Amino acid sequence: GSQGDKGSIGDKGTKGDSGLSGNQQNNLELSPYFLALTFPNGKIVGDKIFMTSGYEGNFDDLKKKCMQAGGQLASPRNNEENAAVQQIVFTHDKSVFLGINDIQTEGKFTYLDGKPIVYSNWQPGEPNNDKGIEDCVQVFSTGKWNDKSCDERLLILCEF
Ligand code: 291
Ligand code: CA
Repeated sequence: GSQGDKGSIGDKGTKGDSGLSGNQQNNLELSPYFLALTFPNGKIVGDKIFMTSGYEGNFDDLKKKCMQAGGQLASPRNNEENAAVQQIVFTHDKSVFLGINDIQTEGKFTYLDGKPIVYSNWQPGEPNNDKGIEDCVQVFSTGKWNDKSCDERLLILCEF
């Protein structure tokens, strides 16, 4: 998932990192191969793939498993990516941890590389650091975010 030109419906022109135009990429995503590989555990958004294996564990465990697989914990950076995460949560009826936390500095949520988040979708009233122990972020089936103890066991969701 590099962050180049992604191409979208109606994008007639520029070529992204893949060398494919927007329309070519759309055609690829609609191909039966992509549909098969993303059923029912994955979603493609632009050049990012979100995928769960069905495994459940705590934040450290899930973070490690995504990295060992060559990806990282899901880190939606806009509404379209968050909607893809939401759909997987909804399909599996299990919430997931994002690759976002405020472990380093309470109240400052960052990605796994330590950079401050550029997008959020908090449930009203969140993040509340309930009981002073909530440094990780779960996504509900509504797509809304809640800060949650990193020791909870949730569904894995990686991005590639
Ligand atoms: C409350 C709110 C949330 C908080 C949550 C957890 C529940 O929501 O205060 O902000 O994150 O409690 O403390 O944790 C466990 N283990 O149940 C409750 C319902 C969503
Ligand atoms: Ca909370």
